[in-house]
Amino acid sequence: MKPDRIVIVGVGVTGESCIHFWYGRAPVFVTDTRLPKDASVHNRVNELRAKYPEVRFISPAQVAEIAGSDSFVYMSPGIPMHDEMFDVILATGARLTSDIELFMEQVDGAVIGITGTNGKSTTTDLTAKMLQPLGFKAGGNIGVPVLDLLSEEAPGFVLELSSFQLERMRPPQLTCATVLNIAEDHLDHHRTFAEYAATKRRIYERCELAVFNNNDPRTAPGTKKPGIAINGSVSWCVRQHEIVIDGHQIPTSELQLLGSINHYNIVAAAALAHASGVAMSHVIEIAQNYQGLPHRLQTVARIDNVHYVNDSKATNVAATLAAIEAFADEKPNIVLLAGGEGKDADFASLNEALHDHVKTAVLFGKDAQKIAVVADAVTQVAQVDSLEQAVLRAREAAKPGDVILLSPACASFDMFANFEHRGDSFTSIVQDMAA
Ligand code: UMA
Repeated sequence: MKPDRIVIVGVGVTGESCIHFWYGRAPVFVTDTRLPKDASVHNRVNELRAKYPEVRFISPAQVAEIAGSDSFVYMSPGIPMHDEMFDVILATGARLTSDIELFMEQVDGAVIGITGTNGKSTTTDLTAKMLQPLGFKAGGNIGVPVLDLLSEEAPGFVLELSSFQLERMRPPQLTCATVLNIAEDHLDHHRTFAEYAATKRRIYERCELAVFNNNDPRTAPGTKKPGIAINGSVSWCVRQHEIVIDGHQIPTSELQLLGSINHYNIVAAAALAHASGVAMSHVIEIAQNYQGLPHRLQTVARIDNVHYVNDSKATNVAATLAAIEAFADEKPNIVLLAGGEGKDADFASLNEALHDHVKTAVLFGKDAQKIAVVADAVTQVAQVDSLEQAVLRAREAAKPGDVILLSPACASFDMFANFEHRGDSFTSIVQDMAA
């Protein structure tokens, strides 16, 4: 069906990619639920107005009059499904759809989908690198809106899909799909953990081949599917000191990525690449040499034999636990920098790791006190007002051989524009200190 009007809600990168696609094909109307109050949204609207002069920018209240039964409406992934705008749109009879759904309708070729609570971007980037000889491109939640990939003319795509994206689309018809892991996150957005987990597993519903962790039933497709069950056979597994990729054993000491979560991500990426038909010799070479993405267990400096690590992407408790596990020694050797916007998480599950491996927890940001309640009972705690103070305090607490680990277990939005801004701030504070 050809829509009579396109309504786009949200002027972030997803909204712009939808404008770009529909511009000149149908009348385009754009709004943003933060428009009445947020000055930065006004600036963004002005930028888009200059770029796309034919687009009509409307107020959120006008959506009810503009959208009708022959219209398509695109809601950006960051707008929670409980936002009243969804009810307004459903009442108009319009088709509520998404950029990913449109991409899946338009695309020709293989599409691999990757989701999970942690490690999605790393696995997406790594899978795309493994599939580079075949010309695959990566996009989605990793930062490149999927509609921008349509101009690439690639034979296949590797998409990182978030729960926000999966919840607002028909299950995608993917060539291969994986749920890497499921842990508590985004409970301010999804109503319950069960709902969040079920949303992630929608990725399997119409996929041809599933890759999942045989040791974690939450990552498995509900119904029987052809696939690769990692840790379900001797050919694909993650062991304490080695990984096995299609029967090839690689000692973990030969891998650049640290931590068992990353070792699992490497095997999952290799399974997806293998299923897509690339030479295994190339997959193994990439697996061994891949250095990872910035802000994920990234070494920033070694000063006075203290290792400074930027893991700003750890925006939930499970990611911080994985980071602590990656550096854990027999005695507590980690000075942990944590805090920020806690997204209603339960920090109690940090308890054991803090006790066993963290010598001091330096806490900052909006929900520092919520973490302090847990940490106080099991380790030294310092609460500070800024990241700069946190680094200074951590330096006092660390001894040669220790690790100063920024792995906040929280989102960054209370103090920073995003996790990249937080990680970059940490890096420059550390580098200034070293100079
Ligand atoms: N907006 C509203 N009402 C709201 C919330 C937001 O109108 O209630 C508006 C904002 O004012 C802004 C726009 O929506 O103008 C922003 O849209 P968005 O938040 O959906 O973000 P985009 O810029 O479109 O980026 C999105 C993803 N963002 C989110 O899901 C929050 C990006 O993932 C993704 O890279 C991009 O699409 C391309 O696919 C970021 C992310 O934080 C990295 N993802 C979450 C995560 O990884 O944990 C899921």
